Amino acid sequence: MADKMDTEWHRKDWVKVRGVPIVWPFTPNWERIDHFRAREDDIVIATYPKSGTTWMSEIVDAVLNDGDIEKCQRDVIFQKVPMLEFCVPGAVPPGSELLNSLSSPRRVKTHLPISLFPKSFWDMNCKIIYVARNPKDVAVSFYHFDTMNNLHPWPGAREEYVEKFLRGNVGYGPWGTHVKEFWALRQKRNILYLFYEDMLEDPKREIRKVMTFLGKDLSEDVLDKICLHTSFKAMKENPTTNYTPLSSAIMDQSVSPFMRKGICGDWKSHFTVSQSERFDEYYQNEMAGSDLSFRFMV
Ligand code: PPS
Repeated sequence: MADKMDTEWHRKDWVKVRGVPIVWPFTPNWERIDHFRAREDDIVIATYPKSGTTWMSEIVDAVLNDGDIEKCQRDVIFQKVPMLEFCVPGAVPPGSELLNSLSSPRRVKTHLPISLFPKSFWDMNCKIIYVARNPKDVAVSFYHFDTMNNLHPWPGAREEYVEKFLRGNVGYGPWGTHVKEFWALRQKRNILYLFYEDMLEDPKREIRKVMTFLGKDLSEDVLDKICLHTSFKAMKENPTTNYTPLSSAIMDQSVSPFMRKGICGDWKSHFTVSQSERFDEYYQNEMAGSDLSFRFMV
């Protein structure tokens, strides 16, 4: 797909959009995001990066298709659940354009924080499924993703990366702001707020919450089928969900696979004691006075 494109976007630094660091090639013509026209039956999967977006996207699609796996495999995940802000000029059409061509109900993926969220989603009262993950595992996953994703700046050494992450100097800005702002809005808006760690602990329970939120009623057998189809192993082996059809000019999976480990607590194998303590301190400050909390081991 992207083999013929020029690579002027290769490893460019983030560009700030109203203060939020965004992937460089996504930023031209930002009006397409601000003026994006939602439809009232759009289902938005909103996350901070590396928090379980792809997993939730496949779950939503499977629930909407009543667990029909053939239907789920009609297209690759990045085309059937387009990422709203995605764009590689001259190579991959903007996610917003792709979305305009899809029939309803559209499944929309985005990492945009509240400050950049298109107003139309609120005006249309769209259903939003937010997935949050603990910041230590997010940072480890994001670091590996930055090493293989040529649209992102090179992450640098691990020690340096920890500080960048804690300062919010990574794609989509600070983790704490992202998870807290959606949490604060969840009761006022049409938001189902879920946690990656809960999905790992009991996928069927969490899929059932998605089913109810989407107004579906599926049998236990269908739910079991969806659990199996969206397990890490199945999604890693499935070319429609593992991103292998995306050009290696964009994501080089020989550096690090998109479906990397899919566990909770991988940070233990990556952080030094002092890095882990830096995160603990950051986490305490971010969550002070909030009733939002995360699990770092399941
Ligand atoms: S992205 O690029 O921001 O959209 O990435 P995202 O999909 O949010 O997160 C990728 C991480 O989710 C893991 N993953 C899964 N874990 C468990 N089960 C399933 N089915 C699953 N699918 C994806 C993926 O492996 C990334 O986490 P890490 O820790 O890097 O393995």
